[in-house]
Amino acid sequence: MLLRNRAALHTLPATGLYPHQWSWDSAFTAIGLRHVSPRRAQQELESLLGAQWADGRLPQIVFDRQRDEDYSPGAAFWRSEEIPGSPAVPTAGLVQPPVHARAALAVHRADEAESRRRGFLERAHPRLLAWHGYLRTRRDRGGRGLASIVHPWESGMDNSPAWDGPLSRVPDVRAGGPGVPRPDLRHADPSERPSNAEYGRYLHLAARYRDHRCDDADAGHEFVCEDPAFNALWADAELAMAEVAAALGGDRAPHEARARELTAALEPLFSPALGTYAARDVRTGELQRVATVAGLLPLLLPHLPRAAELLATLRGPRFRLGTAVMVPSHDLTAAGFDRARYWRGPSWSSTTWLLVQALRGRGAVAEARALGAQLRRSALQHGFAEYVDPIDGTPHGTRAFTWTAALALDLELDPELG
Ligand code: 9WN
Repeated sequence: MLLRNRAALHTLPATGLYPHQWSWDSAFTAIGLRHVSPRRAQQELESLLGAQWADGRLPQIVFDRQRDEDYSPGAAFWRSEEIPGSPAVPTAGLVQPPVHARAALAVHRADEAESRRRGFLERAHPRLLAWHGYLRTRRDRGGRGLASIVHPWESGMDNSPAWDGPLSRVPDVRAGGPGVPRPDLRHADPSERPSNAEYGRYLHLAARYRDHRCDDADAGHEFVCEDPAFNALWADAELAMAEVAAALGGDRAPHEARARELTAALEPLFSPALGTYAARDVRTGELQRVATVAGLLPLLLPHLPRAAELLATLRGPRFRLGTAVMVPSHDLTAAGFDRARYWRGPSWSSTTWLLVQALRGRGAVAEARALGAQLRRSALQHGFAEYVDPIDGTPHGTRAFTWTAALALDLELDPELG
């Protein structure tokens, strides 16, 4: 899969549905690719880092202009070349979760001699610093030390029920206008993808952000949310940056301090009623009352005060660790739980792989191993499906999905879990 889905220096998430380079996909892909070719894994990350904006942001998507008809919204929608500070290649203006430092560290460690020879870490380091600096200086919209996302796509969990409340206040671009282009539906079943009503709002938000030159200081954002997964992954990335700094002879302390600050800043997002962290709508101050896999990802953080509660929720009826197929994206007991539709219930390899790492980190190695084995089995059985039904394992979305293959391979070759 990793060889087949390759394009230039990066790998497509899937050749039909996702014909460009995606930000957090490239990080997960590099984590798998490092086992096949450390150099290619380096190039996967370097090609994304090469599309960094002057303000430090790493874009959600780097577009291939030849494929602009095959995905919406594409390069012609974003017109990034007209926005000051954009890179030489066409990109989206939005971002995705900051998992890149964790991936860069793993890629470096896969072959330290090759990494040193190519100066991989030295070159990646300032770019990763700038990326985290962007989150710190431009995205703390709530003023509480957490990064805010300004579009559901930035969470990587696009139609999560966590966004239903905040999105309900966003105008639908379809009102009085043309329908929304859906080239994605040529490759996936409409009942499995986000709805047209969601797309109408996604496009409104993206167009508004573009029309304001992707300016994060703009006071008029119509969607501003603090996502527990995005911020937990950032804190984890700071811990990875501590290792990167140490490998380069630098100081790990500022990154470790930052990770602790982020862990503490997450605390107000904890919902005792749900037993998970929850997203906060910065515009209203409200915590969203839905338990999603995003609210479990702070389990990655070593100094988390709520680890016992999160483990209980992961093992309990909402997520049924051990009996569900991988980890559902949404609470199995919720009225809105949907077995097949995108991020509203199905299990994904990325979030499951992250929870495998979190379980291992907390000493629950047997559970980590069993969950990893489920991921590998499901990936092989269903041709590397994009996501699966958490109850009976039925595959959904596209097949030959790159991060499913990359993360299954990584678990297969993990000395402790494989
Ligand atoms: C929008 C590429 C991406 C993933 C996201 C996943 C999906 C895109 C889409 O595919 O999002 O970014 O068109 O639905 O939700 O996590 O990065 O695989």
